Amino acid sequence: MLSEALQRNAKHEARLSNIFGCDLSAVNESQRFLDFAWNDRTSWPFTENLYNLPMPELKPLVAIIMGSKSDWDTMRNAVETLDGLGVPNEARVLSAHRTPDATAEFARGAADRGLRVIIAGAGGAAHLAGVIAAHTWLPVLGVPIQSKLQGLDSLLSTAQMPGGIPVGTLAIGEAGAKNAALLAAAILATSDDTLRQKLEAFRRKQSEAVLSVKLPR
Ligand code: RP5
Repeated sequence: MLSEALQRNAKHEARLSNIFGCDLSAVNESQRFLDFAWNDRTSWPFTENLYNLPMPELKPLVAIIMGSKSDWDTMRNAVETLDGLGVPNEARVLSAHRTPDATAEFARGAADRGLRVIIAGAGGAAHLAGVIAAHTWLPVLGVPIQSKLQGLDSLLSTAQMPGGIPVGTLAIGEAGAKNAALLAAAILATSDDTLRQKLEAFRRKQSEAVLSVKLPR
């Protein structure tokens, strides 16, 4: 099917080149690139292109919020996972306790800005995910940060929400941050086939890596 379409396109290109008396292959090449970029638009901000075309800035679909800069080493796992899947995202520090007004304002405006999932990581008395969830209908995924109490305080503060305001709580620490990103991507993939294929490919690659492990014996 594809090769037939390409052959048809080549004939069409040759006919137009004859009519206009010039080589249209560069124009068609650009068109092909634009078609490719459109089909692969979830990865636009990360697409290398030979043509040096300015790529449109995509609106973030996932926000990664953390209670303190000290949470970055954990939460960068969420950012890197989303970047790897080509999911447009934004990351910033907001605190339920230190910046309560800015946190509420962010959460109230999130859906209207086009965000579709919020990931919130906090440690200790970790109320960030719950407070954000209180101000938005968007799905909120909580990541308990490893703390002075091994993250158990963070886990319970994030997970033990009252009925009516859900927070999907992941594991403590880096695994939780990575899984929050994968879960956010899975939520988006229910209405995005390209992203679904990337997630399936990620799972396949992961399984292959596990099955090819050689033990040192
Ligand atoms: C929480 O308090 C943050 O999420 C962080 O995990 C913890 C400690 O914050 P810093 O004192 O390191 O800023 O709000």
